[in-house]
Parts: sequence; structure tokens; C-alpha cells
Amino acid sequence: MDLDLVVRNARIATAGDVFDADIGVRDGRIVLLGEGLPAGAREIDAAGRTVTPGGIDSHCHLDQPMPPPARMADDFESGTRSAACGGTTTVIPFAAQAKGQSLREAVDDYHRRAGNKAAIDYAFHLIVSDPAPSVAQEELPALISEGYTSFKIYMTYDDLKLDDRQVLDVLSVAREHGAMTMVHAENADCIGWLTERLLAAGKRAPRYHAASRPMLVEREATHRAIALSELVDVPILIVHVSGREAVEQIRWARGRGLPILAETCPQYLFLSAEDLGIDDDYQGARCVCSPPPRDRANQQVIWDGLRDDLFTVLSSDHAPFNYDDPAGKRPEGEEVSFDRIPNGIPGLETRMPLLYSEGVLEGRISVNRFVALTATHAARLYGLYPRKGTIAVGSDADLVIWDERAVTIENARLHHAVDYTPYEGRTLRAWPGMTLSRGEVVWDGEKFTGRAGHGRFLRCDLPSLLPGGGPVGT
Ligand code: DUC
Ligand code: ZN
Ligand code: ZN
Repeated sequence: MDLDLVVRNARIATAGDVFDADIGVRDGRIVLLGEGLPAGAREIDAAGRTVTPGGIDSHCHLDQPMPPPARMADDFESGTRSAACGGTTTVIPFAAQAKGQSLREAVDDYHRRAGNKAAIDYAFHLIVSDPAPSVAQEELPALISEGYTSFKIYMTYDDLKLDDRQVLDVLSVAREHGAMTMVHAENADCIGWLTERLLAAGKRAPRYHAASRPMLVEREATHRAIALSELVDVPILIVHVSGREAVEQIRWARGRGLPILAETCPQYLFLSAEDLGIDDDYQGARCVCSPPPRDRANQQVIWDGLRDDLFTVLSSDHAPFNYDDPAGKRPEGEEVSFDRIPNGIPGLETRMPLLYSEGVLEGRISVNRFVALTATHAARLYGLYPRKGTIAVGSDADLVIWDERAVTIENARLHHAVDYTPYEGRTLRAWPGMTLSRGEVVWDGEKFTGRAGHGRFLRCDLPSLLPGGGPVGT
């Protein structure tokens, strides 16, 4: 058999196994796995190195329309370039419906934004901010059948939030059509009330963002989301879980046999409320995201949940705003009060190396769990498996060859369009030595070698889940 590429002597890690083999690739797919494969047109020697499936970042925001003056720094070109250089080969950002807008219009607009820009493959989640009858009963079912099988709903943010009745409406559609609902769980009224009191007391600095969104606010909304999903009898995924109180709610729900899935992000492992500033310094605006990072004890709670199966996926929640930019963290060029700072931090490129280094190489999680959390589970949850998320005959040749060497994170060496990283100066024990997207080298360990337009849009099948809520088969 003619092979376009052979990755030789790989130590392959999947969600279930670790084994040594050569990987034979033709037309962008894995066609052979075994010892002593025939020569390929191109050969890559992976001797002594671990090879994992390319990452799937199933929660990231790229070129998402924002209320003015905010504007995201990354479009599909810079965002997917950055992802590729950090070992991610599929992204699933959000086609966001503005209130009053048709969902179809939001999807069409988002396709125009992705256009010929993506360097790696991509699918879309939907953000449903206005489940009017025409949206819930006509557009949403039609879009699900066309391959947009997951949507995010918000319990906070004035321009996006749904009330409980609307949440029930959306969950009913998800149940009827087998789609997956992602829930941003924070109590909007509590946040509004706390924010008003903080501002009235003159507490305006970025660090008060954390005080306006304490864990109770996340706990209450998580509990309510669980109850609403129980009422409708449908699985949900609680996104960006930040610490103990939400974790306790999810463990409680699982104990009752409810299919509640959970996602967390690197910021809840590596950042804390102190990164928002220990005094009134505005620099803390860089780390303003929601829910906010907590403290060290909560970081440990999140690590425990990654190890013991509480979490199904680790995503970046990449939400790219420049620090020194009137369209970013300094609206109109000003140091504004904490409630006016655009929420979000960049993390597409650092997600995989952070977890491989600090999780796998520091002995906190197995390499199999790493693969499950960064690729396989997302592929199953969002209907991309087994084309994506594993190393198997028939799967796309989306691969990461890991270099285990010390690398210090410097924004100047990252590939996004954001003017900072919250992880500046942190030294890791590994970085992708090579990333392949459908058999093409898109990152060679030194530079981006892919091209805008290589990425293809992926239609998602329905999620595959066990009755208990866990993805099938791992
Ligand atoms: N929180 C979100 O819900 N989305 C984007 C960024 C953030 O911090
Ligand atoms: Zn969110
Ligand atoms: Zn988000």
C-alpha cells in the first residue's frame, strides 16, 4: 500500500492504551498501525517520544461579535494558528445568536467569519440567547439535523442570559432531538446586586471582579441547572467549573444517578484570585474571566476532579481580548471599573502543554486520562468520534508528537493575536515537537507550517453518552 507518510517508532497513547507502533497515513487518514510498515513518501521518526491524538478544544471563542467597544483579538486565522502550535487540531467555537436575531443568520455569519481562514478543522456550537418559538421549534431542530448538535446557554450576562422557563424550553428541544446543552452557571441577580454594592463602596479595581462572583453564585446556578435538567430528563454539561462548591453539586447529582457532565479549564488549575491583583493595580484585568479563578485549595479540588472522572473535558475557554487596547481590557483606553472589563483570557495554545507538563509529567493524571480530557471525550460528546479524538485506523491523522524539554512560556513566542498570556514566565516540562492535521505538519516545533484555509468545517453527529452521563467506552 502506498503511504503518504509514516510516523515511525511512536509510543502511541490513546484514552485506553499505550502501545508502540508505526502510523501509516494516506489521504490524511490513518490507514495502518503496526510494526515495520513499508516506507512512506515522507517519514517522521518519533523514537522515544509519546504521540497523542491532536487536541480538540471544545470551548473557545473566536471572532465572536461583541457589544461595542469590545472586539476579540483572534479571528479564525490567528486563533487556529495558535491552536495548532499548541497541539490542538480541532476547535469548536460558538455561533452566537444576538437577542432578536435568527439563529440561522448567526450561523451564516459565523461561516463567513471562518471562511478560508482556519488552519485546522472546526465545528460550531450554537449560543442560544433568544429561544423564541420560531427559534426553538423550527430553527434549532433544523440546525441540529444539519450538524450543529450542541448549544450553550447562559444564566448570566444581560445580553445572553435566559430565565428558568427559557432554559426549560431549550432543554426540551435538546431532549427531543438528542442534542447536548452546555450551561454557563452563575446567578445573574446575585452578581448584579453584589456589583452595585461594591461600586457604591468605591471598590472598582479588577480584583473586585472575584468578590462580585463568589463561589456561592456559581453553586446556586449549578444546582438550579441540575434541577432543571432533572425536570426535563436530559443530560447537560456544566462548563468552566471553577472550584469546590460547584463540584459538590455535580458530585451530589451524579450520586443521584443524574447525567450531569462537567468541564473545567486551565485557569482554574493555574490561576487564583490573587492574579486579579492583591492591591488596586489594573494589571489584574488580564485575568478577569468568569467564573473567576479561586484559590490554591480550589485548584486542588479541580485536579482531584480531573483525576477521578468528575470532569469529562478540559477546554481553554479562550476568549481573546488585548490588554492594552480600547477594544479590549481598557475600554475606550480607560482603566474602567471591574464590571466593564471584557471577560476572558487567552489559552488555546497553552492548554495542551500545561496539562501534559503539570498533569502527566508531574504524575497527577495518567497519559490516558490526558488524552480523554483533551480529545477523546470531546469527540464523543460532540459527535466527532472516531474521525477525531483517537489514533485508530480510519481516523484523521491528527497527531501530536511530544518533546519533553523545558520550555518557558513567553507571549512573544505564542501565535495568537493577543498582547499577553496569563502564563508568562511559567516553565513547562514539555511542548509539542510537532502537530499534524490530517497528515500535514502544521507546527514543526519551531514555527507554524500550516496554512489558512486548510481547516475544514465538520458537521457533528449526535453525542454518544452512557445513561449515567459519561461518554461511551472510556
Ligand atoms: N466567560 C465566559 O463565559 N465566556 C468567555 C469568557 C469568560 O470569562
Ligand atoms: Zn461561559
Ligand atoms: Zn466561554
